[in-house]
Amino acid sequence: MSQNHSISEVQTAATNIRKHVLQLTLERNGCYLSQACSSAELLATLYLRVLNITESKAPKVPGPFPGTPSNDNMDYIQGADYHGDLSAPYDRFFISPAHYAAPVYAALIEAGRLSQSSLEMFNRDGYAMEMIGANHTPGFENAAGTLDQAISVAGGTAHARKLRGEDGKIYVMMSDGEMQEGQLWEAIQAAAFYKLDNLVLLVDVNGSQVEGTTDSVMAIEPLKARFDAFGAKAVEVDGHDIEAIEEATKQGEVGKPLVILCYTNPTQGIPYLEERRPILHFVRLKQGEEFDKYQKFYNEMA
Ligand SMILES: Cc1ncc(C[n+]2csc(CCOP(=O)(O)OP(=O)(O)O)c2C)c(N)n1
Ligand SMILES: [Mg+2]
Repeated sequence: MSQNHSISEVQTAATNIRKHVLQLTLERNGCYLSQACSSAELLATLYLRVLNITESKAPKVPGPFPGTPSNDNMDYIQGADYHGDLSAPYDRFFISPAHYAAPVYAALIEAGRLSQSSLEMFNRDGYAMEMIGANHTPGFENAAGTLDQAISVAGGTAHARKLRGEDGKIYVMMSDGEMQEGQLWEAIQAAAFYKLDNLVLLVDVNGSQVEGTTDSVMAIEPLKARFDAFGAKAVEVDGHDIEAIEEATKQGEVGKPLVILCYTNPTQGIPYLEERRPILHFVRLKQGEEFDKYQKFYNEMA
């Protein structure tokens, strides 16, 4: 099933993704809001225009934590079930940074795979919809709290499909803080070696990480030159330009993994966040004037 929504529908979905996560930020004494600001178009474009995935059969309001999978727990619902049929020729989509869970749930709502009322279950004790994504949370293929691991699992999945002669792409979304870890570069080295041109990595280069700006903590540029040198095909796009993101997904080269560097703004769509720079990683609003300002902004969002 190709998800053919119009560009303006994707733009509306991106605005709604920011709105859903702002709602959580207001209701739950803080959330990963800047990640929604930076990745909203990336996630909306993938879910609504790019990914070739089937309908989800998973519940639109996730229930309690389903326990770990075992012979006694065969009805286990895994996060990837929200992407439908995981077999070829359909695409797979791995989310690597687990703290992007709220934007991912918001995107799943916009894609009709979760209901809006599911946000009620977000981060409730004993329930599956965790604040930090894991393999039992909607949209997540693997436990991702330890950053940088999804790219290796996704690379293995892409390699397996190649060995079997199967179609369908393996998409991975990563954050720019993850570019600082060695596991990524080993995985890209292997993906280039095995000529995994069915692997597509999209990076939310929002210039931000826990302690402040990425370039003040551990510089990661020049990313395009680094990925190209590792044997990938890297392209740079404005990560808020829906058409540019979609176009970039078609830029793959035979025999090379494709890396789409989405340069984004971690305050996009919620300009009050500018006042909090450079610390944007987790947004907890001060009760009183600041909270009221954001509440008013939320009420007035399209
Ligand atoms: C292997 C590993 N190292 C460190 C962490 C702690 N950690 C959690 S989020 C994060 C920031 C990563 O940067 P990024 O995702 O770009 O931050 P953001 O843009 O979301 O602020 C870090 C270091 C972790 N989860 N796993
Ligand atoms: Mg970042």
